Amino acid sequence: MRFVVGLIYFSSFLRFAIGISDPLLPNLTGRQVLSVAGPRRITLRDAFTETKNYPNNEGEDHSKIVPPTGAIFTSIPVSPLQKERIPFFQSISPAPEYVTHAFIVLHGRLRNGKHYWMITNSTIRSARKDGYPGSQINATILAPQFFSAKYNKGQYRRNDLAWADTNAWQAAERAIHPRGTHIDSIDVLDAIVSMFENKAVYPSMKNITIIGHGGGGQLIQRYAALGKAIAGDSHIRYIHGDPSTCVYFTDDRLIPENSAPSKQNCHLFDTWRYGFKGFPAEKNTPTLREDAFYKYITRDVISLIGREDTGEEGDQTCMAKMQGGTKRRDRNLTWWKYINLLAGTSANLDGFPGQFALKRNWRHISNGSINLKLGVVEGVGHDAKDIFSSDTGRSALFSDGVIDVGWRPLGNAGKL
Ligand SMILES: *[C@@H]1O[C@H](CO)[C@@H](O)[C@H](O)[C@H]1NC(C)=O
Ligand SMILES: *[C@@H]1O[C@H](CO)[C@@H](O)[C@H](O)[C@H]1NC(C)=O
Ligand SMILES: *[C@@H]1O[C@H](CO)[C@@H](O)[C@H](O)[C@H]1NC(C)=O
Ligand SMILES: *[C@@H]1O[C@H](CO)[C@@H](O)[C@H](O)[C@H]1NC(C)=O
Ligand SMILES: *[C@@H]1O[C@H](CO)[C@@H](O)[C@H](O)[C@H]1NC(C)=O
Ligand SMILES: *[C@H]1O[C@H](CO)[C@@H](O)[C@H](O)[C@H]1NC(C)=O
Repeated sequence: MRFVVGLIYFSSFLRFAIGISDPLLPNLTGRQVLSVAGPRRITLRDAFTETKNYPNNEGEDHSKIVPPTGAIFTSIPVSPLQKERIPFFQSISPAPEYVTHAFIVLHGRLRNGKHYWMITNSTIRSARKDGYPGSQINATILAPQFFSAKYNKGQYRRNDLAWADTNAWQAAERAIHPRGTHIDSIDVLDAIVSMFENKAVYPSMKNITIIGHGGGGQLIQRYAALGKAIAGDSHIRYIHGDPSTCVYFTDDRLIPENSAPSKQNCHLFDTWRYGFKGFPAEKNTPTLREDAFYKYITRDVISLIGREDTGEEGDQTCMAKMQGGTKRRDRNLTWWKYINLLAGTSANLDGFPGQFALKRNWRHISNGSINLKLGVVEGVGHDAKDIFSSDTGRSALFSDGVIDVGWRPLGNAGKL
């Protein structure tokens, strides 16, 4: 195994050295890669990276990292016994002993943690200015930086974690730097949450909110289902905004319409990132899917969608299209329908897109109710700032009680 991985690194290095793009892994189809090294290889690559050339992620900032006004750029070890560190931006004030609410905000595809720290900072500031209920809190904002071993060389240090491309961190994969590390992005979030749960450092902490949009939303959707149940007494809320795809708990998918991809011609449709097949062996259990579903529907999870997020620049693999077509918005609405059908709730699903014929009903796990909430923001596309500063976004960030759910297709059927 080690030999095979070594070979892959060596060939990647060669490809890099002679200037072929896509330096990290060979350009194989999913089936080839899976059969090359067996299921454990999936810890380095998910189904998305199996089937596609990596999109060019250039456009991100490669210059020296300078924290924004009001923040520091620092890092913590992911576990006390390990050397690997996760770098992040964090608010300077208030001091830890006064912090009552931590916002952990994840960047998207461009790995611009600083930008996300700033969006969250101004979202809180403007909510305060408007006297939005619940915004008068002593908040700290922490924006992790998931570096790329391909694009961010020189920006991360010897023990800092860095991931393979493309966007392997979004699918909760293991980092590839420092060499030989076993840390994945779920471990990273667990470590940050544990830091905030440490009463010796954060004695006033009451709420921890983990927010992500786009690529960050993809990780949070998976983290809400797979993150460790933290033993502390803070309340954890998970907010996933506009993820391109979700991890489906069962192999049920929409009944394909016309020429849409189907299980017959999309063989990776249920493979990890999109489903649980090939999930990293060391974290797998016989009841993984059911346990993940239980966590996901019992935790405080909010799914936010921009009603106008109908561009088609998100993930366009057949696996993604099988989650509701080409538009991210429709995939989210479909996700809401799927979770409610699987849980056997009595939610009114009229007007939600797509048809399912579920093989399973997990009402025995949910008892017919879920905690998951769906907020649809009218007049907003794929834009984190607009989502978070909308009424629905603000209520997700600050409200203890009822969440503003925004738009619903009821009475609008056919006019999505
Ligand atoms: C790699 O994939 C691209 C796009 O799918 C294709 O055009 C190219 O020929 C492939 N290269 C190899 C070596 O298979
Ligand atoms: C963040 O907000 C604080 C006040 O809430 C402000 O002093 C600081 O300048 C803000 N930082 C940025 C980069 O906007
Ligand atoms: C918020 O922080 C200030 C100090 O910056 C402190 O005086 C105040 O008691 C804190 N509020 C809460 C609710 O902890
Ligand atoms: C549903 O009921 C069963 C049996 O009483 C229980 O084990 C399970 O935890 C319940 N599920 C939820 C989501 O409360
Ligand atoms: C804060 O935590 C309390 C439980 O202690 C919870 O009821 C409330 O909804 C949380 N508020 C937010 C904004 O997450
Ligand atoms: C949900 O919709 C949003 C925008 O409306 C989109 O960005 C996101 O990718 C969608 N998520 C899924 C799983 O389709």
